[in-house]
Order: sequence, then C-alpha cells, then structure tokens
Amino acid sequence: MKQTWRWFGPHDTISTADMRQCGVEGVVSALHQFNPGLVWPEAEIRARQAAIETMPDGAPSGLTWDVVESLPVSETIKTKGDAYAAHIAAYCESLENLAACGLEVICYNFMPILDWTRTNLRRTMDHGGTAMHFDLLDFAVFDLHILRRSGAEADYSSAFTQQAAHRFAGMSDAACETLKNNIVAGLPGANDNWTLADVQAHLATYTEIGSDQLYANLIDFLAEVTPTAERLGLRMCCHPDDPPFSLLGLPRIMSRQADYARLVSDIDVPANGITFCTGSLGVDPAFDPVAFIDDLGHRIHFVHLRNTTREQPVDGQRSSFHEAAHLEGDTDMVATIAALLREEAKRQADERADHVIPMRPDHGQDIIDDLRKNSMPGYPLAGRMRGLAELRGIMAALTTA
Ligand code: DNO
Repeated sequence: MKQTWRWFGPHDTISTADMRQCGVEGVVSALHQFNPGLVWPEAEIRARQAAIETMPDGAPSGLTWDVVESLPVSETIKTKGDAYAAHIAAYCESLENLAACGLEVICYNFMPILDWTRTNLRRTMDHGGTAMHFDLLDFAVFDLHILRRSGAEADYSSAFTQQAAHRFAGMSDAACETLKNNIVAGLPGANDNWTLADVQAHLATYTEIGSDQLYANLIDFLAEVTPTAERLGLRMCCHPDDPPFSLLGLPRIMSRQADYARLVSDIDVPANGITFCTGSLGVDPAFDPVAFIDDLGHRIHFVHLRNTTREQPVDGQRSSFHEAAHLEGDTDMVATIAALLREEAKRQADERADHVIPMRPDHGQDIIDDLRKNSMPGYPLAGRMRGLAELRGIMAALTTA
C-alpha cells in the first residue's frame, strides 16, 4: 500500500518537510476553501499540487497529491434540493478539472448533515495523552436538551432519556457550549460547518427522507457522476458513516458491509468504489474486516486505517467509543493489513494498474508534543506518526515474511 497522509493545505501546521521525515509517500488533500456545490477550478488544483510537491525551502518534496478527500457532496444533492442540477454539473466539472491535473482517486461521503461526529475531542487516556471520544449519553444530551429536536425522545430508550436528563442537569453552560460546538461546528475535513440554527433548518429538509429515499438519492447522484468519472478514468470511493448508526433521527446508509455490497452491485463499474475506513466501520460489533476485504476488496480504492474501542454507555445497537491507538482497539489490524496485501497481490496478478492501494493512518491520539500544541482534532503530528510507524511495521513484516 502507498503510505499517504492527510494534509489540509498550506495553512496546515505540519509541513511537507515534516511529512517526509515521517516516511510519508503521498498526500491526501482537498480544497476546503470551496463550499460543497462549487466548482474546483483547475488553477487552484494545480496550486495545491505545487504546494504538495514543494518543500518549505523550495526544493522538490518528492510527494504527490494521490487522493482527493473529499470532493464533498452538498446537502442539495443529498436531499435533491432546488439547485440539484447545478450542483451535479459543478461536481462533474470539478471531476473534469481534477482529471486534467492527473488526480484519479476521489473520496466522498453521503452522511446527512453531520459528517464525522465526536462529543469530546480530548479525553485524557491512561498514558497521559488524549483521544477523541463519542459518548452516546452526551450525544443524547445534545439532541434532547441543547438542540431540542422534536421527536428526539423516540430515538432513545426511556431509561437512556432519563439518564440524559440527569447528566444535563449537572452540566455547566460552558460544558453545554463545548458539547454543542464539538458536534455542530465541523471537525477537520468535515463537509460543512454549522450553527445550531443551521442544523435545525437542515433537519427540516429530511422530514420526507428515510433510508430508502436517501439511498435512492445516492444512486441518482452516482448515476449522474459515474459516467463522467469512468470516461475520465477516475476511481470514486464512498466513505462510511462515522459513527455507523443513525444520529438525530437521520438515515445513515453506508454503515456496514451489506450497504457496500448493494452499492457496488447497483452501479457495477470500477468508478464506483469504496473508502475502506476501519475506524468508522469498526464501531459496529458485527464488522469483520477480513470478510469485507475478501468480498469487496476489488472495489476498495482507498484505505483509512484507524482503531476504535467500543465502551459504555450503550443504548440498543448504538454504543459509545473512543479512538484507540492504531494497534489497540477492537479491529485486528494485522489480519486487516494481511487481507489488504492479499488483495493487492491479486490485482498485480490480474495486471490491474491500480494494484497499489493508497492508505493513510487515520487520526491519531494527541501524545508528547501534540499536547503542547494546538493540534487539529484527530490530526496531530506525533500521534499520527506513531500510527503510521506501527502500520508500516506490520506491512513490512507481512511483505517480507
Ligand atoms: C475524518 C474523516 C472524514 C472524511 C469524510 C470523507 O477524519 O474520515 O472527514 O474525510 O467524511 O468524505
């Protein structure tokens, strides 16, 4: 696998020189300055490529922009809102521009309103560093008492609703404000940054959209854009829901292996592929990474390796979890990487041009120097470097074994 690293652009506190020292081989990036629905101009794409290819002192970095994460799908597309046709046209134009610059792998997601969601961005761990955390009870506090979504009670058991009321009663205004911001303000790389009022307004656009309708909208979107992607030789890859269950009563449709099996068979072309994120999928206790790769590996275009540990409190099928160190959570990373390497070998035997799959160490705990810096949530230097070092060690051991 090609060892890539997410870079947020020239404003990222981590430089191309830093990436080189971490052993990074390629870069994952996006033009976050353009809101979903806007065209990414070719000149801006080339400017980002140039920034990736150059060290701070002007020397070549040896790095290339390998994966676009993400070319965001707008809420208008997800809900088939008024400007649908214009947003589809803009998406296709961005694909044309990316292809003109030589980009091939395009990640996106189809999560309604909220992209990846955590309730606490820095929970102190036993080792003294911090990890991101999703506490289902805190999420219920937000939903029931801060957002005050109508009908929210129906989404929790009555015992859980009572526990949420109790927890809310003990929370300060500052704690409520932090919780609200953690959930709505948008974590790094999220499609959108909302206010509470925005979330309320967008919720109204989903009153008629259940899982079946949202899936139909995803298929309509892909039916519009995959012909362009195919013609351009692009590999689009859908990122799973994070966490892999419904939030705010909204449908979430890309949470498990069966969802991907349906997606790749409904539009059965190589341009319609998968971002295999072990961190998102792994929160589901039924997730079997090896079975997933064995069945659907041929359509995996991009890999996020990350680990999570499920924990209490739980309510029904939904659980809390924290982001574990890469080799310490519920997902067996050695078995996962072994299966991915088998998939690469199969592709090589089949002479597939895309036999090297880009992977990135997804997220990292804040450790050592990260704790003294204002690191981006989930994207610190030392924690991710530890993750990459551990993952590349597994790859090296399995490759030479
Ligand atoms: C979080 C990421 C997400 C992801 C998008 C993909 O760290 O995995 O922001 O990039 O959901 O579209």
